[in-house]
Amino acid sequence: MTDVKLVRNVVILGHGSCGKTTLAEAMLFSAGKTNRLGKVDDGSSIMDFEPEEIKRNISINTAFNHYIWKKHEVFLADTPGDSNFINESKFAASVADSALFCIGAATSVKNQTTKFTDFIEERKIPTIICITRMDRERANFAGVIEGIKSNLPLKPAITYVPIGAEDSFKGVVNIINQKAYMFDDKGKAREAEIPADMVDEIALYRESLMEQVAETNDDLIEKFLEEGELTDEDLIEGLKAGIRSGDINPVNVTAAFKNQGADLLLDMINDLLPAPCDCPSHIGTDPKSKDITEREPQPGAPFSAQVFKTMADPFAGRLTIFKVFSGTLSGDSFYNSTKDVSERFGQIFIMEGKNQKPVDSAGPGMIAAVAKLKETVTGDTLCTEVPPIVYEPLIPIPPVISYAVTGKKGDEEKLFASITKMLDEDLTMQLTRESQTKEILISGVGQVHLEVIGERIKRKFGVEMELHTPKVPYLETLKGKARVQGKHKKQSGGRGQFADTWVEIESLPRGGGYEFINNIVGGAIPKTYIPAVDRGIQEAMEKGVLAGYPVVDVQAKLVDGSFHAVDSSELAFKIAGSLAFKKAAVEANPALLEPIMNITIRVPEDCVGDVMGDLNSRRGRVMGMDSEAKNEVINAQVPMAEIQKYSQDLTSFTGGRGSFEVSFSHYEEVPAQLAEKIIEASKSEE
Ligand SMILES: Nc1nc2c(ncn2[C@@H]2O[C@H](COP(=O)(O)OP(=O)(O)OP(=O)(O)O)[C@@H](O)[C@H]2O)c(=O)[nH]1
Ligand SMILES: [Mg+2]
Repeated sequence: MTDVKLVRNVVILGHGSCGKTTLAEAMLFSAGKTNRLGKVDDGSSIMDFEPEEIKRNISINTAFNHYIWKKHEVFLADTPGDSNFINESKFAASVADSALFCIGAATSVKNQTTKFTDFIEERKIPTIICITRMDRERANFAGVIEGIKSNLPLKPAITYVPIGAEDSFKGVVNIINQKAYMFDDKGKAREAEIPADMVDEIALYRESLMEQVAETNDDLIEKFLEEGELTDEDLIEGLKAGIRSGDINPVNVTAAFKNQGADLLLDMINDLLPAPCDCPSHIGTDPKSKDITEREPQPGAPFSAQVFKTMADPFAGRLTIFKVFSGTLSGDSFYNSTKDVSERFGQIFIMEGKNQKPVDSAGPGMIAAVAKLKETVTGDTLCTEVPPIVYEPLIPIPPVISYAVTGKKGDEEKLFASITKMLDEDLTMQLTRESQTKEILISGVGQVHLEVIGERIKRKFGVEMELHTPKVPYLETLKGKARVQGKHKKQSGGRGQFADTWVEIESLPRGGGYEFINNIVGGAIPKTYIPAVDRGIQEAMEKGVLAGYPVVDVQAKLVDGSFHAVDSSELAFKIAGSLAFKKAAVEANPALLEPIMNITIRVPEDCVGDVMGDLNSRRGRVMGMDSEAKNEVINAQVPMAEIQKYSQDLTSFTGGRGSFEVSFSHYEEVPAQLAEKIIEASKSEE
């Protein structure tokens, strides 16, 4: 195992397609881990290896690898940037020691970009900014730095400046050691003279880097004011401390597609990012005493780790991936303190793209994996049984889009067993049964998320998942009153049937459900038949008279009736009760009810107007507004029927900067005009 001081644990974060995976490939290639530069576009990337990733040219999973560079061992996690899979990035960021925040040189700061800096800010993750794709058309180094300064909570400190841009990007100047590096045809950096026309500019960059570093540290500011400058060592020490405290984010610039700048980035990671043992202790609770307790990120401390990903690997079985926080794992078992169980495993692995490499032990900063655990799921803490610790569980991003899911005839059982297996892998996915429409709903973070789940299930388990827009679980009610007779009489030949009931139907307040009252006096209907009348009414209530939806919020009072000594039976009274209700339902002013959802929408201030206007057009009611650090929070109630596609719509009119959560609130009457349409639709369906 590598000395902990030489270990680095780095998560690569940034918006979709900004070049994270390409950068990871270039880093692995430059470090000699791979002998050919993998490409996302032709499917040769070792980090984007899933068929669903190759098909779309995007990352869907966080992928892992490690390399050794100048004696340092670096554990990399390459995360997806697409918002459908952002939970992967969130979980990987929540355990990482440090981050590379990537942003394309030709992009203005994109809206979704803030989601990734939120992860960084939340845990103050020590972060290097990588300006990627410097060789692209319209690459603009100064422009993107300006964009970061004015839009993101990062504090860029320029440590590398590009020489040339777009097609003519050919090297960089290191502002700390004031050396230029030109890229050879393999993208390797070769030391060179600073181009004459850049000398003055570089002096200015150095001046401002010194100022910026000095400002983060009292000793350095004093020295800078007295001596007018800082040494290279001062700068490096100042940067290291500033990165750790979150006060500074040094900037690197690459064109990883051509492997340019990757080797300099490897140096920068070794030199500036913290080793696990330089990171703060991990705080948790003692599951027995409930006291706050902590673990030092040292190899000699008691072992502790957190599971942040689970994979259903077709070969290795279920693979549990965890980050070691403290201590050293070896042997063949550990304690899952979240579940209070001991788990055994066969072998410890470290991940190399889709492959796993067996290792004897795993220490702080390492991302390791074991196969075939029984109880452990994503978010659980693994540790020594004595002393134990539990870390805060990881909270997945809530699903916001639901579809009804069905399988091909005969495949249903296999399909739902397969979906259930996928639930272990993906905590942003949910499977629920809508009791009223009897549909099984699959919920996820977005359209593409659910599509990918379907493709994976087909590839891994050989069954197809069919998605449909879910039915809205409408209900019906009766707003008025009615007194009706329900009479069932069939007395021609053989044993006859006779039951006669008088029932009063009345509405109950919303949410009142159903009430049956027996007001029979004097034995007009014998006691034994009365529950049958109740059952008959309830059966009839399962299908309302308007559009066939269940009827709720009514009271049925059995007030009178008659019977026949021979021909009456429970069945006859059940039929009579049912007939009574059907009659009453027509007379007692039936109405359609629809589910109303609570919705909480978070958007930047400039989107509030649009969101409000849109809510209005969806028959929404704004219940209140709140401000959070960055977003305005709008609480509203909207009919379910109006927000079945809200996820796509909100994304489109906020440019991906909005998020929302929905939960059921209550039922309300559907406005008359709309009710007509729903009733018509249900009739034509029949
Ligand atoms: N010209 C040029 N293209 C690049 C560079 N880096 C990445 N690309 C291209 O940009 C596209 C996206 O690259 P990826 O590496 O998949 O980006 P990503 O950030 O991993 O994307 P997601 O994981 O899906 O968020 C691909 O077509 C790459 O070939 C670069 O340095 N120069
Ligand atoms: Mg990627």
